[in-house]
Formats: sequence, C-alpha cells, structure tokens
Amino acid sequence: QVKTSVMRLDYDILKTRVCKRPRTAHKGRFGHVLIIGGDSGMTGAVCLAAEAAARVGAGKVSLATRHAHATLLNLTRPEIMSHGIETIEELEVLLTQVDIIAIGPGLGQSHWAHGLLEAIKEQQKPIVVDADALNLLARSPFRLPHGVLTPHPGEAARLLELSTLEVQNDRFAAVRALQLRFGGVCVLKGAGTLVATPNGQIGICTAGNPGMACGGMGDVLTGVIAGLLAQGLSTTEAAQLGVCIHGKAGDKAALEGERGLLPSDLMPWLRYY
Ligand code: NPW
Ligand code: AMP
Ligand code: MG
Repeated sequence: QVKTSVMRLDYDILKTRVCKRPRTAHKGRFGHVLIIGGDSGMTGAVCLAAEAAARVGAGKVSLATRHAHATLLNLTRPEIMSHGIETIEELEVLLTQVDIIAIGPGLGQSHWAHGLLEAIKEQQKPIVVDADALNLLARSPFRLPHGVLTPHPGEAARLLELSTLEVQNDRFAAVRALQLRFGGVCVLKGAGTLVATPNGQIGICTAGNPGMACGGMGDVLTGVIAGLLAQGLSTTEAAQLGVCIHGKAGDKAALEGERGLLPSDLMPWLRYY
C-alpha cells in the first residue's frame, strides 16, 4: 500500500528538467511525437495538439488522422507531417518511426478509433491518452504503465463509473483511484489540476483560469505533455511540468481578457519556460 501525500507543483524546479540546448543541437535529439486522432469535424483537435508539441520543443511532430484530413492539415500547419491512416498496418509503420505517442484528441469512438487504440495497447513507448481514447478505455479498460492519462472530470467519471459530481466532490480520491486502476500517471483537469504519480504523490497546479473553459484547451495540454516526453522527461516530470506550462500560458494569454480566450492563443506562450 503506497501512502498518499499532497504537494504544490514547483514550476521553477520542474522546468530545470528540460536541458538547455547545446550549440550543436539537432532535431534528432528532441524526439518524434505522433498524435493520433482527428475524426470528422474534429481535425482541429489533432492540429492543436500537434502544434503544442512542436511549440514546447519536440524535434519532429507527425499526425495520424483520416486520409481525407491529412492533406488539409499538411497545408494548415506545414511543420507537421500529416498521414492518412485507415488501416492498422499503416499505423504500425508509423509507430516504428516515432518515440512518443499521444492518442485521443478528436479521435471519436468509431470502429476506426477503436482499432487504432487497440493497435497501440502493447506499445512500450511513453503514451499520452486523452479525450475519446479515454472514453474507449472506459468501455474496455486496460492498464497503461507507460501512460499519462489526462481526463477532464466528465471523462474521469466515465473511467471510474461515477458521476461527474462525485468526481468533483473528492478530486483527490478520484485522481488516486484513476492512478491505481490504470497505472502510469493520471492528471485530473479542471480548476486546480491534480497529477497523481505511481509513488503515491498528488501534485496540485494552481495556474490556469476560467477563460480556459473552452473547446480545444485540453487538446493543447495533450500536445504539451507529449512534446516534453519527446525531450526525455519521464512521464511524471512531463505531466507535472506540462500542466504548469499549460496553465501559465493560459494566464499569460488571459491578460488580454479571459472571455473569448482561444486554445491557439496559448501557442506563443508555450515557448516561455
Ligand atoms: P457535465 O455536463 O457536467 O455532466 P465530453 P468533449 C464534463 C474533441 N474536441 N468540470 C461535463 O459534464 C475532443 O478531443 C474537438 C466539470 C461536460 O458536459 C474529444 O475527442 C475540438 N465537468 C471530443 O471532442 C474542440 C466537466 O464533460 C462533458 C469539466 C469530445 O470531447 C472540442 C463534456 O465532455 C473538443 O476538445 C469540468 N472542468 N470538463 C476540435 N476543435 O476539433 C468537462 N466536464 O462529452 O467528453 O466532450 O470534452 O468536448
Ligand atoms: P478539456 O476539457 O479536455 O478541453 O480541457 C480543458 C483544459 O482547460 C484543462 O487543462 C483544464 O484544466 C483547463 N481549464 C478549464 N477550465 C478551467 C478553469 N476554470 N480553471 C483552470 N483551468 C481550467
Ligand atoms: Mg478534452
């Protein structure tokens, strides 16, 4: 039985985990992230996650999405390599080329989505699991020892078979229960984001603001954590620093007003850490 302790996440210490770049640095040293998702109507979600991964410093970022969306995304964000994936075989080729996987933003819950989640189940690489990948996980649970799970309270409720109200009434118990059930690192999003780690600690991040309550904001966090993992941080470090960078970027962007804040407004601030 691991004893639970609670601590405030210390941004100044956490950010020292990302090394200063040597003069001879090249992109191969900062990891290759693959973001999987973006079903019909939700291409924006993978686009936001991919851009965020690149903005925190990943060496390369690729996307696996619907064939019909790949060309559009290549034009929208030319830095990102977008691949149309319809079969598991196509995904498996990509998986051999990347270091970090993030699955879920805009993934939907179709047969296509289910197949992609099944394909990454046995991967030993660090993996961020968010959004619809969490909804699929709630339907067919499996453990993710190399994972960072990033549910909002609604997704956490589905994973724990509780109501959203029950999760919110005891957020500490909920995030601990998620970590015990799924392994890896679990983030419970919302005002006062919590990060539960396998050593029994729960970290609290107080950065962030109500302006961040808008669609796409969590997709940015997924990319931030994946981009930090790509630079060699552990799942614990990437989740803890990631929620701080995301919240602080939200606070910087909100200086111009909370209402109407957009997830893409965070992008320029993700570089300042
Ligand atoms: P309630 O109503 O309180 O019971 P869903 P989604 C709860 C993609 N997106 N505190 C709340 O439940 C995502 O990536 C694409 C308390 C709420 O009604 C996903 O793949 C975008 N409760 C997919 O859409 C931009 C909270 O959860 C319910 C809470 C569906 O994801 C948008 C909603 O959650 C979106 O990101 C909180 N802080 N936060 C794009 N541009 O392409 C949430 N809840 O039903 O899981 O839907 O989060 O929109
Ligand atoms: P999602 O619901 O997946 O789009 O994620 C929303 C993101 O915005 C999470 O990182 C939340 O922690 C953050 N967020 C939403 N509302 C607030 C709030 N009132 N205060 C602080 N952060 C918030
Ligand atoms: Mg989300």
